[in-house]
Amino acid sequence: MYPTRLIPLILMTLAAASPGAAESEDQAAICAEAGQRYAELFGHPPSEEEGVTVVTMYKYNFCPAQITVQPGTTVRWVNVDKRTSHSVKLKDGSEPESARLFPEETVEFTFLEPGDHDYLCGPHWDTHDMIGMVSVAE
Ligand SMILES: [Cu+2]
Repeated sequence: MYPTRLIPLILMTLAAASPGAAESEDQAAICAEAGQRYAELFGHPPSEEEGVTVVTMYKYNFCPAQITVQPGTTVRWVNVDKRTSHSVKLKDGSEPESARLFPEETVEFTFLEPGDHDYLCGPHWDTHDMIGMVSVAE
């Protein structure tokens, strides 16, 4: 039996949570899991990878979905899913879409041009909103 005092509190919390907030909480949980998967596979967290900035691909999300880097930074996308394959495609079309990346496969791209670079996963951008952005600082 729950203490009755808790119930109004829970209802208030539900009312306050917008769909957007729920979505970002889901994404945060998925990305935390992706970080754990990465550490299991590669022996250290993605943030400790040297010389590159890692974005994981996991459960139809890019983690983190938005990053800000200095010009000349190499971003390495790493599929840490167990079965699903993903790709990386820059929205401006300046590069061909990557090959399908199967679990534990990676692709890298070095960003030179300042500005916001939108990208997407070819197979999942429209069905799962699997999109991301690399912001390159001036
Ligand atoms: Cu995908």
